[in-house]
Amino acid sequence: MITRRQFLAGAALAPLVIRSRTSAAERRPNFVFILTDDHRWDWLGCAGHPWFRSANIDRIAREGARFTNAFVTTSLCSPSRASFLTGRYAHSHGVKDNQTPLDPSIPTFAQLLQKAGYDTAFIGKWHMDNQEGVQPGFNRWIAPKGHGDYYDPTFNIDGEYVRIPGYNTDIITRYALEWLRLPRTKPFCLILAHKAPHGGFEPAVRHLKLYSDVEFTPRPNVYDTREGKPDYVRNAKRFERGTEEYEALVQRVKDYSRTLAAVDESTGRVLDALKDIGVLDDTAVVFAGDNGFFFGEHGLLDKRAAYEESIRIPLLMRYPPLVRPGSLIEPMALNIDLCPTFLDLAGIEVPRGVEGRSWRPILGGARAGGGPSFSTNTSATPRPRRDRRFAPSAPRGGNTSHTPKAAAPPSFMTLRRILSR
Ligand SMILES: [Ca+2]
Repeated sequence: MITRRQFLAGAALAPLVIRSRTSAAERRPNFVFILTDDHRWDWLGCAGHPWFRSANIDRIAREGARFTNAFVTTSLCSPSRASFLTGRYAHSHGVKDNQTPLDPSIPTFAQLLQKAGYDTAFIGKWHMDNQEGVQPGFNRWIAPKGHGDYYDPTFNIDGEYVRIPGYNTDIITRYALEWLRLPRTKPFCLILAHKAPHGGFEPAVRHLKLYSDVEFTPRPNVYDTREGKPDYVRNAKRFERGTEEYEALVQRVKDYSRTLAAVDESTGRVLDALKDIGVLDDTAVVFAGDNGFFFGEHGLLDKRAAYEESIRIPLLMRYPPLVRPGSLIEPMALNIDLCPTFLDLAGIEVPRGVEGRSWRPILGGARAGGGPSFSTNTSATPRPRRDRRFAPSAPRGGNTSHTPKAAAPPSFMTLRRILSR
């Protein structure tokens, strides 16, 4: 019987074996990383949502894989984004909140890909301490300062600020498509980082009436008892049907969904462009959210507490050389894994300090014995590590049809300190 240690040792060697035998994997893939903001794991058609439609995003899952146990190690915009980029926990990359810039001396996958000859672009929301201007690792840079605006946003375009009329999602998509279509001989890496569906939720005008007639059914834990919960949760506002607060919550849910409609259109256009220029199957396309969001669960809004709704994320990947269409990948995947995965697929050595692991073994169907665990953290928590404590458990309570099959056990869900904005 193979032990977990033996399995992981074998998995660590697997990339070398696959690369040496598989012609498709010998080619350096292009990368497109589409990142949404505060996008819940269950807010996708392919994840079983009862009324939210995401046909284009779902295409990535249908033609590739959906990770059913994907999490972020810190459920806040900037720390999570830095973790995706660097493969490190927040305590390691140092972006502990939204006011801390990413130290440019910590290598991102973009820096390493650029150094290895990739053409690289960052288009969208960077959002680390209002960090301005072109960041290391990108040949093309289009980003607002901080959050940016949904309408008529101002972007720093390769060093120059320009206010652009229109809707944020449409604008960054247009720039992304222009960049993708540039003639080039090098492989490329595009990060398309959406502001949507971050609050305040301002949908595109064409989507303002979308979902007007649907009924939002809260998860049962919106009405959980507070007994034994931390003060932070006990003191949170309850959402009772028929109240003004409840109606505001429903409006919030619908506007959130409407902002994502433009992201779905954008995703379809990106996939179509990749196909048009003949590189779709040579491109590893990853779609992820930077953290989840509370719609009243536990009495909470926002995402600054380590419950399932905030730390579980949507994660999809399309890359035919390694990912079978329609795959459901159950082993745990984390935001810190993206960086080593991209470097692995590009044949680039993963630098010291990276704490994530390449997804390559689990893309091919390997099961890591129930999956490793991880810790959510802030700068104040002890150094987290992955080990064997985690095992998927049954979902918490009955729920609507979009409850996932497996949820992290409550014992793992340590409520973390509220991060300041
Ligand atoms: Ca976020």
